[in-house]
Amino acid sequence: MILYRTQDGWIVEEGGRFAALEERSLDALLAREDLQGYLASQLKSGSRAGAIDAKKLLAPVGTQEVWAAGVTYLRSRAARMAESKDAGGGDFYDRVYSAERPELFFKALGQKVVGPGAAVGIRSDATWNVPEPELALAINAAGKIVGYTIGNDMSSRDIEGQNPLYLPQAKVYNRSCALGPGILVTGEALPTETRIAITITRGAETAFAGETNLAQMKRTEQELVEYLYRDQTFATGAFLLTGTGVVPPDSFTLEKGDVIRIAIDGIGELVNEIG
Ligand code: DO4
Ligand code: MG
Repeated sequence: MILYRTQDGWIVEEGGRFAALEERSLDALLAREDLQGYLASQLKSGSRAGAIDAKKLLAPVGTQEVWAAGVTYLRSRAARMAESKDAGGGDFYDRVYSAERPELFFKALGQKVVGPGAAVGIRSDATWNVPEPELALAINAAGKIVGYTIGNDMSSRDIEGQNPLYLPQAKVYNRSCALGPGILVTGEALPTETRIAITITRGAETAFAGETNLAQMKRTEQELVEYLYRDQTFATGAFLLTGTGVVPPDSFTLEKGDVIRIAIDGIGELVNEIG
């Protein structure tokens, strides 16, 4: 079942069947004890809806904060060590990859998240910018993973590489986080062979394409959630991006007009243009 937020409200879809929900917010949906059961009942006997107009899709988020994990894939560790070696930061990334405590950082307030089809941004003071295609966990207030969506953790590699203490500036700025197109609501963990693929097009050309799969992730979803919720309350739940395993070559930087497509098996495709 996939939960979509549209300009006309929340809609659940399964196997080509659509139902419009009475709930007006993700906060109310995540507060339900049995979200899956509720959505199944709406699909069976709720208010039928027509197919979704992709132009009406909004980021599937309410008041939740979005957090992110870092250096959870070998590819991210290698890229970070290389970009920060002149600043003496390489060692930090190496150590956090194998440390018990994961790297977790604040990424965005729900209200600042960009939705499908909307423009993501690059910083005016950055020269080396990349998207980060990531699996995002949708977590309820009790710390239970209730679903999955696609996240783009836009990053300024030159700023992050100058000094690890600049990480919040490299990661948090206007339109730096996109989520969507919908939330796959499931009680099952995603299969480890689940593919995360990204394509960046510039005009008619493919400027970069790459992919990874969940088997490459070093940490478990549960372990990341456990650290995020340790001594921190999320009254309406939270989203957690689980890190990138795909990094373009060092010669690549995003340009205005580039179109970023991130696809994750079972969830769909999140498309954003650099505005
Ligand atoms: O440590 C810097 C950020 C890492 C990150 O965002 C990632 O690995 O996805
Ligand atoms: Mg990231």
